[in-house]
Amino acid sequence: MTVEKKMKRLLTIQDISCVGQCSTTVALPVVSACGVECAVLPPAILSNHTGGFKSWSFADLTSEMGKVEAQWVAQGIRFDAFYTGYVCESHIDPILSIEKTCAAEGAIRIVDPAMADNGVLYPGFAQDFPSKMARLCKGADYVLPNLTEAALLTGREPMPAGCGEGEVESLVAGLHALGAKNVVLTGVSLKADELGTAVSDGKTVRYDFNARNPRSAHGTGDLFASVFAGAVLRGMGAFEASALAADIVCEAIEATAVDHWYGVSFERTIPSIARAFEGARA
Ligand code: PXL
Repeated sequence: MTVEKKMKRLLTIQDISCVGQCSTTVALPVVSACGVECAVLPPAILSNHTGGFKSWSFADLTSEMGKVEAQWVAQGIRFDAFYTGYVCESHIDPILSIEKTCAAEGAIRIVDPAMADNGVLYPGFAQDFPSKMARLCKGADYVLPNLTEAALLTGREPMPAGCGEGEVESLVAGLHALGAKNVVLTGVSLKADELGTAVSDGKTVRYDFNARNPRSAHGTGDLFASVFAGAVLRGMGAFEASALAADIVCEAIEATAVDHWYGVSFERTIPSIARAFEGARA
């Protein structure tokens, strides 16, 4: 009989968009498929995401966050990792508090600063929101911005896709200066037919590219971050985790029907995600 080791437990804090294949509805199945226990704290519930739907409802749950935290503290519930995604300004202080009071020894923080893409902030975010999101990046073990988010976090004008290695590495340096230990910059394209990531531990920047799929799809950042978080908790290094996450995103885009506009069919990649950890017992 094999004696199983205890699974790592991750808490993800990001909204529930009831329809839309993003944030918590992606993180929970994907992190679970990696073989990591996934707890959730949705700080807001939306009818659907804000990326292309005509309208949405938004129920803010900021006032619940402290009550949830108090319960966890009282019961000694602790997490090995915190993975934050799309959140609003009022959620930042409660998150920072939970990351202190509910951290297991050696707990890590993974921040996907989901707030912008293609040069613009998502609807509803004030122009100064990136400076609030930057507070989560301070001391984070891994930050996973796209190029637009990286520019806004570091106080730069968003730059056009396809910026060169010099600009990429200046963004990476800016993110480390915010206090991020490891940076995974997504949406990097040094050649027109390739899309990939720049992964930095503060000493070395390593690039990983896949063939560019001309179809752009909503929710790919959330899928990338969820696979990355699960993989890191299963013991992969940042570069390996990022490469796996990118491969899964490519597979998900290819597995999505062309007339499905609001997300990617990540569900079809769950077997591949699970296979990547087959036999591993970290
Ligand atoms: O996929 C990021 C995301 C998450 N949550 C909500 C969003 C978006 C992007 O538009 O609107 C509510």
